[in-house]
Amino acid sequence: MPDITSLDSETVKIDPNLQDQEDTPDTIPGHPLGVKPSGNALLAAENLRNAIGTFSILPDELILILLEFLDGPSLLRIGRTCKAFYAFTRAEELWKGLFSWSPPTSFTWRKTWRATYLNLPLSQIPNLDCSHLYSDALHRPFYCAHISLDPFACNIPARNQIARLPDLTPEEFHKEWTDRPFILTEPVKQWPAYQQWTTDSLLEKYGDTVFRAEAVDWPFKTYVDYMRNNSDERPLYLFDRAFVSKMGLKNGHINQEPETTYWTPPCFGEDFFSVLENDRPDRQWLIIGPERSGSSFHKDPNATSAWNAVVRGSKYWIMFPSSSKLPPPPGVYVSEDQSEVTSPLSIAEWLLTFHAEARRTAGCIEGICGEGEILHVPSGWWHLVVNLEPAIAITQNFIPRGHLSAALDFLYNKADQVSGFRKDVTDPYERFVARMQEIHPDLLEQAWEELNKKNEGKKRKWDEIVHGKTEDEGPEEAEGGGFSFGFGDDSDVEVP
Ligand SMILES: O=C(O)CCC(=O)C(=O)O
Ligand SMILES: [Fe+2]
Repeated sequence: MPDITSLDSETVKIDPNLQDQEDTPDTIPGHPLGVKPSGNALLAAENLRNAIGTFSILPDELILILLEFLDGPSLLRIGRTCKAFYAFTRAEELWKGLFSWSPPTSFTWRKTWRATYLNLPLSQIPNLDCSHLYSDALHRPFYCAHISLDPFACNIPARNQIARLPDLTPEEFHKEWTDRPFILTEPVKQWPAYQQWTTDSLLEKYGDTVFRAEAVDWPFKTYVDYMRNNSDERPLYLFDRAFVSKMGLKNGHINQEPETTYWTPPCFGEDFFSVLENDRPDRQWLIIGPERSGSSFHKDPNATSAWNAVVRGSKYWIMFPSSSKLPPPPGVYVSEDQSEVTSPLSIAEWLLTFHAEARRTAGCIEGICGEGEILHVPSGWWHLVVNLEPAIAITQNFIPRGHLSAALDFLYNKADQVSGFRKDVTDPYERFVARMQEIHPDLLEQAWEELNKKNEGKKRKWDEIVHGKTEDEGPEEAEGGGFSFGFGDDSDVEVP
């Protein structure tokens, strides 16, 4: 984060020499309380932080963590002790946390989490002048909430550009594209959802329908009010897996279902999780959010592939292939078994800090998926997505033929990370194999063979390293013959 050199003006200017090669925006409105980045303390004659007594030995980040333990009245009380604590207790994340912890049944969104929690009109909340407080921890979220996203989504190097095609046949997808991200520009334009859905048309029809947005369930009209009147660094994202039933939608190809709203483009038609019928894991989500909302780096669940169709708005995508040989994307930290992904920064802060490096990293793929377009996320690929404008999208996860072995491997070897199944489906792997054996025994056999080959290759390499064996000596046969899962390392078989 660049330090801000001009202290006094309403609009702070960024020293152009401190900017990365990417053009970060040159104007950001001043912090509402006048808080400035920490670097400014070096030359300051006065520092409000001196008033916090013993707490001043703690870094600002730790003070904010301690404040997370307080309830609303306690935050208000400590906020009255001095201007520095006043500014600390104005941090929006604290109030968002309190709100989400015990969401009120009825409330009015009042433009900030604090005003909403306290149920006070914003006009009644004074902004004390804290211009002699210097804190990155307080200034950064505000700064990140106001940066322009355009510089990150522009000037994509040709080598990184995601492929754009009108459409694909199922055969083309299967033969050449299951491992590659791409955008299709045509199929979604046929959807009634594309022709009819806008935030306002949905508001009219579903204003009282309750949708899930992260940890809260809100009527759509409340969410739209939030979406249009917030300046959060990490805007609350509507991500609802039950939207089809909540909205009473019909889906299926228009030739079969005249009242349909949307359908899976035929090229993505094959989905082996469908053998599980009602026992399949969650597979489709309605995604709605304001500019800057989005999804930080992750891989999709259960080694599935996905499509993501933009009905309104546009999304910037940055993606990386993954394997046990490749590090995760810059700024992303993964636990040894890959079960925990830590990307400690907000999307905006990641963009400011790591985007330039990510763009230079081998394997980086980027693109903008515009209105009426659909993007393919291959199994195992890392992706970060940010809405460049308010957006409505539908996403669906599936297992294509090319990644059947990856899904089997994941269900078996990463059973603790399997997600999205109903609680009573206690044995997803066994059920999936049993149904595949009934319906597609040949493909199941093929997938097992593929996995065995990959695992044997890895075991052979391991034996060479550890025991000095040559390839000709070969590995011991896998236990039980046929099929050996679990080489015991972080298998990369799900990886293209
Ligand atoms: O639209 C988004 O925020 C991205 C959602 C996502 O990660 C996906 O569709 O796989
Ligand atoms: Fe995803």
